Amino acid sequence: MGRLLIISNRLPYTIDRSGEDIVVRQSSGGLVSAIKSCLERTRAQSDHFTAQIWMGSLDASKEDWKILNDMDALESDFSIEPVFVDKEIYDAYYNGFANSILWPLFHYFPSLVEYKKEYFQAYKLVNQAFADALNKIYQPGDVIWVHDYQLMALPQLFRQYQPDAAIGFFLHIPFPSYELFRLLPSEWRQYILLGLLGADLIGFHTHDYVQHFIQSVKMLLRVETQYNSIYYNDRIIKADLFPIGIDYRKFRDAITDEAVVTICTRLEEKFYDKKLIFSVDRLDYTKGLDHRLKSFEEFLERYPEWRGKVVFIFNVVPSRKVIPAYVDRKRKIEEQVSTINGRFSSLDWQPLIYRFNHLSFEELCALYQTADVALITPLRDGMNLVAKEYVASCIDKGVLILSELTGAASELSEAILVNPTDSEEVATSINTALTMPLTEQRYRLSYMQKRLAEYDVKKWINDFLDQLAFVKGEQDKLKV
Ligand code: GDG
Repeated sequence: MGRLLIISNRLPYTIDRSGEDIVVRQSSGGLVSAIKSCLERTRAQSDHFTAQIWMGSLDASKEDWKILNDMDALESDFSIEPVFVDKEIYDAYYNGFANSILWPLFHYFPSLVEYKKEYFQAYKLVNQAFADALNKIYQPGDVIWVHDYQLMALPQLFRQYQPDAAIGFFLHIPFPSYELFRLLPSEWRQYILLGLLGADLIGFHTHDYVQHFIQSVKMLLRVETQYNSIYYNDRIIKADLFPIGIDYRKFRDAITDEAVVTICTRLEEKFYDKKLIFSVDRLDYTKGLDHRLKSFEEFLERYPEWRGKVVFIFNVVPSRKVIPAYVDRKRKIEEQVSTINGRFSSLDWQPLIYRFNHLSFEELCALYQTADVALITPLRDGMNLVAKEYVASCIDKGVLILSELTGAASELSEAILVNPTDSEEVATSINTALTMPLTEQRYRLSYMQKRLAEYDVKKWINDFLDQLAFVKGEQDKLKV
């Protein structure tokens, strides 16, 4: 029995220093809440692992880290291992290679990719820094689980230090088709694929992503593969499908939470005679915010009977403000919002309520519970947890309109699935959702809720870790 070591690019803390004061804030997001559930789950099953450690980079100096540690200001459920990286290198790795090369390419935005050699160098340096830091704390018997596209080289770099280590890797974003992946210069794409093949188990959200990965391995590395097994360097490596779930219970429990109920009551009183549409996303070109607004405008044009009777609460969360591809988006979105409001508002009604801010968990749950329709229309998304959280939160009504280009679409087939670029289809679907009989809404929700309750985030974690142990067992059998 060993320890569980979780590795992700960032630790879930933002540390702000003003003068002598240090303020620590916990960050949220899909990956963070999944890892937290993972650490809670392994703590609850203490017969599995002797300890849990979360390793990641921290945007703070070593001195600030030491002060915080002494103050006991951080999480106590698991140990934290910070990796410190020089700021300039970190920027070229994170804003550069990860978010200006891998992120746009893997989300099918090849025209936004900035092919800069210095970004690749920084990616290599930071992955190596993680491998070195991991090697310092590693003990035989430990299980390593690496997360996401920022650390795709880490499995192989670490295996060079510890050939027998149990290493799992999970990709939270799509793995693109071979035709997209091959756009990367050959040294880069080889480095990434070989990096991933250092893992024993490589997990993806959907069957398509698994197939895309295996095809790239076959075409670019010419290694032997059979179904989802890859034979490389005398090792069997498995690539498999693990669609991430949510903490279903947490969203169901929120239905009776006092703070959530208070916000729901306020919303219901304010919008008692209106239908509510809701969306929440980071300000990211992959989320299709401009297409969504265009579709909503078309809906108001085509179905004038809904004017005055529907309100769209459009919540956008700030993100990646320093990357050029993101800079102009806020202005464009805000122009679209004011055009629509200017065009359709009356003296006592405004179609769009736009917020550019983070919602508290209670506000988020209250909006999920109150919204008649969730309009989730990314142009590409690895999974999309917001869609699942909305379905989990609905009580006795609610319609999900979901882009067919998300990973979640393959599990949530009772949603109204749309192509986000087809504004006519989305506009028609909004009308269909708003006029859907309650019995049909409940019927669709019940199927999806049953599935989400069964395959929740804990099941996802168990499946991944069990499968990793199984692959290690298979490898051991081959050795004897
Ligand atoms: C990756 C992949 C994949 C969002 N706004 C607020 C808020 N959130 C929470 C949601 C949800 C999470 O953040 C966002 O979910 P995503 O699915 O978009 O996940 P990401 O972390 O962006 O990204 C994605 C995911 O990993 C998991 O594998 O699904 O495809 O890109 O949990 O609730 N939470 C609060 N206020 C907000 O304003 N409290």
